[in-house]
This record gives sequence, structure tokens and C-alpha cells, in this order.
Amino acid sequence: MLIAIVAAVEPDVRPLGFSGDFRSNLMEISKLGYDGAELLLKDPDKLDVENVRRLTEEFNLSIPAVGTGPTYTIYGLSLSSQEREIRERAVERVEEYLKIGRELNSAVIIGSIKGKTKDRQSGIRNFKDSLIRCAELADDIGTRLLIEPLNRYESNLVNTLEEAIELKGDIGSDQVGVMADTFHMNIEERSIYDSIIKAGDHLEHIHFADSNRYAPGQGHMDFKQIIRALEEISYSSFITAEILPLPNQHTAAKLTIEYLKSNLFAK
Ligand code: LER
Ligand code: MN
Repeated sequence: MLIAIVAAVEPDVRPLGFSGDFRSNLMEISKLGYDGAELLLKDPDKLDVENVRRLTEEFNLSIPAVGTGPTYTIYGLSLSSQEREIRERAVERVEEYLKIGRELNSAVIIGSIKGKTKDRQSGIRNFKDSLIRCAELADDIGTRLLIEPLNRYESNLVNTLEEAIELKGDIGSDQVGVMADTFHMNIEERSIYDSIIKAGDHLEHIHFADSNRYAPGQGHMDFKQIIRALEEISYSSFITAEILPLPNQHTAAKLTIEYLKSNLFAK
């Protein structure tokens, strides 16, 4: 298992991770011993992707995934919107993220960009239609798309790992996969351990945060059990810390890597 942490590329994006100067953040992430950084950005069409690639090579970091959340949280564009034009624009943005994914060898996360809808039935229908379009683009571009279940307070579309796996089946594309986030699982899953075991090979990526969304080890989540579940399904992909930058991003990142290294590689 490899460890990453979320980092914003643009200085005005405030992620659950590192914000501010991208280069110095990557330097710090690398020095702390992380294997990768998961990028969060709001304007994929404006990204100097070559520069990002150069920096990740300089600091020997992988980019396991790229987050698309700001499309919804900043621009209000969602894949489930009642308005066709908004859905179109959201899909166009996903296409831009997919191109970045191709260049950086990263998956693209479908999390907050799902949106939330007043009417769940039409919302899920619209989301599925958009996701089918995104999957076709992902196929052409050659980048993976990962469906992330979110808790009910953030979205009413796809809250559990089981729902994400079912949706993946409905979409039926080789380029669509499933990921998890322990913060959301803590709210939605009956048992985090059982859900991971049941997901098995479907699980391709995971966000780690404690029950309060602080660094792992700072809340009451049973990470030893979560790590045991990941080991039992032979999970070999990335664990990305997606955490509140509290008391500050430096301390949160340091606490995370120390906690994970001592628990992941304890044997
Ligand atoms: C938001 O709560 C989250 O977990 C992100 O990964 C979704 O884009
Ligand atoms: Mn997440």
C-alpha cells in the first residue's frame, strides 16, 4: 500500500489537505515520506500539466488521482443537475480532467461533482446518463473514472460502496471503477470492515480521514480494523489522506504519515 495526501494545485483552492504554494507543498509532502499527492484543481483546462509532471518527477511523487469536486463546490456544475446545459458543462469539465489524468497517469474521481438533487429518482437518472457519457470519454482518452460514495449530507446519490458497485455494473464500462472514503463510510456503512471485504477487487482507491475528518489517529475510527480489511482483500493501491488541515496542514500531514507508517508496516 502506498500513501498520498491531497494537495491543491491552484493557490486559491482550499482542499482537505495542502493549499498554498504547490511546489513547496510537494517538496514537503515528499520530505515527509509520502509516495504521492492527489491533486485538487478547479480549472483543468488551464493547468500547465507539463509543469506538474516536472515537479512530481523532481520530488519523486506519483499522482494516483485527480479530484473534480471544485466543479460543483465552486462552479455549481453537477452531473445530476435538472438542467441539461449544466450537466453538459459538467461532462465537458470531466473530459478536461480525464486529459490531465492521461498525462499524469492518474484516475479521475467522481465525488462531489455528482451533485445533490431535490428529486432523487430523476437525479440518479441524470447522473447515470452523464456518467455513461463520461465513461465513453474515459474510454477514448484512456483514463480511469472512480465513483466515490459520499455521505447523505453531501449528496443523495450513491452513499454506500454497495451502491457504487451496483452503479459501476449498470454503466458497464471497463474504465469505471469504485473508491471509498472512510469519513463517509463512518456515516453510511453498517460495518466499514464488512463493506471493504465485500467490495474486494472492486475497491481501487481510498481516502482516509478519522471520524472527525482530522488526521487518522485523531478521532475514534478503528483504523487497525480498516487496514486489516484492506490487507485481507490484498489492496495494493493508494491510501490518500483527505483531511482537515488542522491544527495546520503541516502537523496534520506529519501526524497522518507517522500514524499510517506505524500501523501499516507494523509487522
Ligand atoms: C468530499 O467530501 C470528498 O470526500 C471528496 O473526495 C469528493 O470529491
Ligand atoms: Mn473523499
